[in-house]
Amino acid sequence: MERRDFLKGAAVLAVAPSLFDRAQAADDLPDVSSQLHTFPKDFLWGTATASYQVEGAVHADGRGPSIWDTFSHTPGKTYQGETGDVADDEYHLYKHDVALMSRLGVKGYRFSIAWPRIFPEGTGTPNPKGLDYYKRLLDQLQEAGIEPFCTLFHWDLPQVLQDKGGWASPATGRAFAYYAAYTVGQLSDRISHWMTINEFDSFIDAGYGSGEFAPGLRLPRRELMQTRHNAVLAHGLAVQAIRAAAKRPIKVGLAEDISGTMPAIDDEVHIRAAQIALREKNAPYMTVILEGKYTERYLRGLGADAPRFTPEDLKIISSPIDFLGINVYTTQEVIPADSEPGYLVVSRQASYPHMASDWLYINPQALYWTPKLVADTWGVRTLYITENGCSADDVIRPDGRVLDTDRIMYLRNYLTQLHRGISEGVPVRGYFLWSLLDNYEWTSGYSKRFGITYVDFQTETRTPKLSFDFYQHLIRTNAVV
Ligand code: BGP
Repeated sequence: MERRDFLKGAAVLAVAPSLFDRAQAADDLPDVSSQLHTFPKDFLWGTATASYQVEGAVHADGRGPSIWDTFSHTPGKTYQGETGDVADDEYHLYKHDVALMSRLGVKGYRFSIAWPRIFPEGTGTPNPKGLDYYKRLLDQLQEAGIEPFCTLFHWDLPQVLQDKGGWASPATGRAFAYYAAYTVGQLSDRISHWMTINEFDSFIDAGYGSGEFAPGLRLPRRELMQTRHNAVLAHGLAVQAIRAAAKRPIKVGLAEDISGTMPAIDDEVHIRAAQIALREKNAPYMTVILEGKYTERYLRGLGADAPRFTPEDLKIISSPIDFLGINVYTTQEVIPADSEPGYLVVSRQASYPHMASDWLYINPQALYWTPKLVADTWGVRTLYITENGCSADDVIRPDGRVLDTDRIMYLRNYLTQLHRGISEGVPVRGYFLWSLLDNYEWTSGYSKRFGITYVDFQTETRTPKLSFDFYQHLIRTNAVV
């Protein structure tokens, strides 16, 4: 018996082509390997930043204070008390940064507008000087042939609105829609792609739940759940306000750090489990925005702490969007389970590798599975990767170079998986690398470097890293190998 099996194995081996045979046969074939890794012709390569993280100039031209100014100036809240007061000083160095983007060859720049530059008081009278800065930036981008993708809220809430309750108050959502309408009315002639809000759970759950981010509150669960609801409602109100205010056809979306899931094993039951987990893990934000309802399990789990809402709220929250932006850094493996809820999100073992930030677990398949599952689950037809990238322990060598091969390894592997998805028809239209520059990384201050350009924060000198050259080459060839 054993011997027969052995013979069977041997027979299979004998007919399988050897590596040598395959190499010979490949001579007669077109160069499939490079074709396999080429992106679509109109694929939009870009980079991303956010106002408080790069602009600095926090007192310039009438900008009002934001909750991040207050929070970062509160002792003990950020790494070594670091603040975004100066950051990359992009407010003054934007020409330089656009030139850097031109050199890189990107076709898109995702940036955010600081609400307190436009409305220092949160609402009411706009500040034309604040708006002028973005006009100057947009002129520069236009000259360079770089398409702007604009986020209206990347966490720098005007402090005056926080003083009245911030996102815990529904009035903030109304003020947000007002700010969105005004800004879009002023800039829709130059900007076609608008994102309402960046990463709900980062500024809501970390800002009003764990207190780790500005405004640093720890609300009771019931209030936190209502605050989550206020935020998605604010998104919906803004979508409607943007459409009404636009002076020409524009595209509206958002940028969400969707809680990614992937099957631990690529079979049907695991894929199904990953899909169910995706809906549940994103129930407070993405799921309700795309489905117009909270999942039963989410509401049941919250019991008396569930948010209160009306059917009209749900309609507003799920106002149709034109594209979905997802920020993808990592993901979590899922396996099926016999008992409720039918899946298990596997907690990572201590040996799971991560980049310089301890939360940034390396899982290149995130860029395959997250867009794929999102598209399959919700029928999304236009996706952008609005952030992907990593922190690394970059050092300037004596020769002045930064040879960040670990970041290149990360990007190469993630982008190979993105390519895999696109080649199977996953509708990802563009990719924005986080980030163009090392910048102010919130509570990590300047200690975590995510840029493909090294920034000396004493002198504001920019030094492109090796990963900059890698990305430049990738964009030029429109391929990853
Ligand atoms: C995303 C944010 C970015 C950026 C990035 C890096 O969550 O949208 O603004 O900061 O993550 O993460 P972090 O700075 O939290 O380490």
